[in-house]
Amino acid sequence: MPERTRPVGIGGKAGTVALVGRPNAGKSSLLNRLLGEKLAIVSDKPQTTRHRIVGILTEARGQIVFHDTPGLHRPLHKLNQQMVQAARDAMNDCDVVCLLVDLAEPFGAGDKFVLDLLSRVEAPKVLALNKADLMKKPAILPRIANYAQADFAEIVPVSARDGEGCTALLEIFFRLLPAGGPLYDRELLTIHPDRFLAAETIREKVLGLTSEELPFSTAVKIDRWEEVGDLVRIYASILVERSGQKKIVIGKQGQMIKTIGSAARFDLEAQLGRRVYLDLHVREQPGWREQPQLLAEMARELHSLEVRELPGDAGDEPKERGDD
Ligand SMILES: Nc1nc2c(ncn2[C@@H]2O[C@H](COP(=O)(O)OP(=O)(O)OP(=O)(O)O)[C@@H](O)[C@H]2O)c(=O)[nH]1
Ligand SMILES: [Mg+2]
Repeated sequence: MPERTRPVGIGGKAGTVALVGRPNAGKSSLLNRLLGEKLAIVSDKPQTTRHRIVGILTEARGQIVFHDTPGLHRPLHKLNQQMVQAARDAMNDCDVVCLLVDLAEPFGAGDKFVLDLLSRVEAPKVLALNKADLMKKPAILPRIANYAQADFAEIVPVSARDGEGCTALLEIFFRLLPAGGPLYDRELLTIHPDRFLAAETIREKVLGLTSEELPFSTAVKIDRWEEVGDLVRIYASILVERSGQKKIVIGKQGQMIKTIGSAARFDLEAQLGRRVYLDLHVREQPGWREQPQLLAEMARELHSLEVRELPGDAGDEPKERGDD
């Protein structure tokens, strides 16, 4: 689909970069900025990202496979344990690890915990000091002192919001990545299926339009997906834990669910490049954050069977390169 494709590039470097950090640091915003596309959902509430989100950047210098991760926090539910595990796995299996910190937040025990985790990571590490747009330049320097003991290959102030420092950050990633051919098809922006991305888009609207405990206790499940000509019919459930939360999501005379629905439909039509009929249903599912079966079902939505990694040396084939 045109919205998900990238210009074809000839690779020199290729590998994976994990974007890790505390909740709300701006990891997903940075992913979108570096890709130049809105792939991951973003909100001002912590714990927005719940899975490892893969975004692929292919250009003349090579291919970077970014792994956006859930924020590292103290997990109180099974869902949160899985989120933190996903971030820790990415830290340990990517070629480069980029720690994002929010310059607007004071250094605290959570940051210390993340640094301890990182100290056991062997891959080259980069520190990205995000939200530099909110700080005056002289205020940034003292913040670096907190990280002096850690072995970062590079430290860069960036702003995922206005793009500051992002060109430098990309240069650093390409320099640190191993030489090699692309890991994935060069035209791919992500490996996640439309169904998963659509559920995320709906969840983003719920997060953006509701407050307090709701964002944490909400999930979105696609129940049915039908494609008829250029129309996609999407039937989705918004799961909540309690009847009070259901009332909030539905709103007075259904106003809230209507607003969520039209905001989501607007984005989905752009995302899918097709007309969308969206049917939203709010469902009470007490304790869903502790239910292994439901969590496993949601995790399965993350991957499509059709996308496969290229064999190790595929990018080195002269035929592949000659295609460009
Ligand atoms: N001013 C400013 N705000 C930013 C910047 N980057 C992200 N934000 C805001 O910070 C909030 C969190 O952004 P996300 O990208 O969702 O953060 P995250 O690290 O992915 O959060 P989790 O998925 O919850 O771990 C949002 O309100 C963003 O708009 C930035 O560079 N400057
Ligand atoms: Mg995120």
